[in-house]
Amino acid sequence: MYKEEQVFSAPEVMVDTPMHFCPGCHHGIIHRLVGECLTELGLVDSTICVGSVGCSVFIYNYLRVDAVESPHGRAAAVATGVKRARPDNFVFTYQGDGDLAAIGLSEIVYAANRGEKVSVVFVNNTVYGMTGGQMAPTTMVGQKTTTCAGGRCQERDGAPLKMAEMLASLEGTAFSARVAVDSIPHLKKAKKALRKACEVQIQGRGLGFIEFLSACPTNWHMTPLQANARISKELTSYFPLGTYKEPDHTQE
Ligand SMILES: Cc1ncc(C[n+]2csc(CCOP(=O)(O)OP(=O)(O)O)c2C)c(N)n1
Ligand code: SF4
Repeated sequence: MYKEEQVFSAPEVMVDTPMHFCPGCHHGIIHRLVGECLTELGLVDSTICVGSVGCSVFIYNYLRVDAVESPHGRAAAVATGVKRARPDNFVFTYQGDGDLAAIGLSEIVYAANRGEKVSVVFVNNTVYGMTGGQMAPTTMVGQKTTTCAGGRCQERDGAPLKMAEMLASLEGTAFSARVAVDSIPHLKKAKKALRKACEVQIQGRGLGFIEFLSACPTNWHMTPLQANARISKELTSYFPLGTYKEPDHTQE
């Protein structure tokens, strides 16, 4: 007889409700990793999440933590204010590439440069997801979007921005890494890196930044499996996974 055995459960901080994300979207997996890290680090009761715009806008519906909603691109600035007013709270932002790397570029660069003690979860799916797939600062050269129907042209539009590398070069950034969740080994590495991006805030070292290469099957016009394959074959060659900045423990 078939016996049902539970082999997998969600951390309690996650609300048990259907998510609004499309099938195969990585936002849901990344939400879960955030929930696991907050639980494991004992941060659930002291966390303030700063939401942004885009498909992740309802993150506060899925995590049982206090949250503030910020306008387009302003999450790093809002998080700065929240953390300075409430230094004992753990503060993180959750932002897409349209939000963080377009209108919010200046906010994240200056927050990192100032060494604000916040953690930034950056979801790079190479398009504006929610608004119908317009070109983002991270859209790949040649990638077709609704605002570059012939494909992104480097001469006309510039090269896709590499945020993890760019922010690693700033003095106030304590940790910067790029990860993916397209396979189990990548998921495990992503979790470790996310923990580090949280820990540098707890240790008061500065800003922790983590970039997730993320699938948007809907706007890529792909199946979930094709979207995963695009990440491992195409995206990681231009956006290499890895750690770009870590605290220097010899200087403690
Ligand atoms: C102040 C403000 N300006 C513009 C918008 C419109 N808007 C909503 S989502 C979005 C794009 C979000 O794209 P991205 O950050 O890449 O997130 P994704 O949907 O891909 O997760 C824009 C421009 C808005 N909601 N608020
Ligand atoms: S449009 Fe893209 S980013 Fe938004 S929920 Fe769907 S798959 Fe995810």
